[in-house]
Amino acid sequence: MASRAKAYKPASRKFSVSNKRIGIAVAQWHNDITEKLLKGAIDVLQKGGIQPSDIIIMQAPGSFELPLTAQWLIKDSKADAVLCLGCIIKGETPHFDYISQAVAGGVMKVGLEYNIPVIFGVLTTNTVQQARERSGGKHGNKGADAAVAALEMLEAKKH
Ligand code: DLZ
Repeated sequence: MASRAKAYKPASRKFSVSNKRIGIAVAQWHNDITEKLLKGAIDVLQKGGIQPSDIIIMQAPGSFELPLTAQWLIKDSKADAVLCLGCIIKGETPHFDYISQAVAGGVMKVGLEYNIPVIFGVLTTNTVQQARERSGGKHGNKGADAAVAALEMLEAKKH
C-alpha cells in the first residue's frame, strides 16, 4: 500500500546537544513578535540539552544590526552558534528590500567568516498578521525553527 511521505516538522526533532554556548541576537523592531520568536527558540534549545546559563541573549535595535550583534556574541561571548531573530514587515518604501537583503547577506557572512552556525531566524512578511502566524501561530514559530537549525548544525559538526 502506498504511504504518504511525512511532512518535515523541524520543531518536533529530538536533540541531545550539551556543553555548547548559544548566542541569540534579537531585534527590538516589532518586539511583540520577536519576543515570541525568542521564547520559541529558548524552549527548543533547552529541550535540546542546552543549559539556561549557556544561552546568551543580546538585543539589537533593528534587524539591520543583527549581523554585528552576532559577531559580538561570537567574539566576546564565545558562542558556538548564534540565532539571529527579527521581524521585517513590508511597508510602503523599499526599506524592506534593503534591510532584508543586507541582513540575510550579513548573517551568512558572519557564519562563513567564523566557521560556526549563524542562523537566519528573521521573518520577512507582507503583513503583521503573517508575522503573527509565524511566531507561534498556525504557521509555527520561526524562532523555534532557527533553534532546530542551530542544533542540527552543531550535531552535524560532531560527525
Ligand atoms: C528602519 C526600519 C524599518 C523601516 N523597518 C524595520 C522592520 O520592519 N524590522 C526591523 O527589524 N527593523 C526595521 N527598521 C530598523 C532597521 O533594522 C535599523 O535598526 C535602522 O535602520 C538603524 O540602522
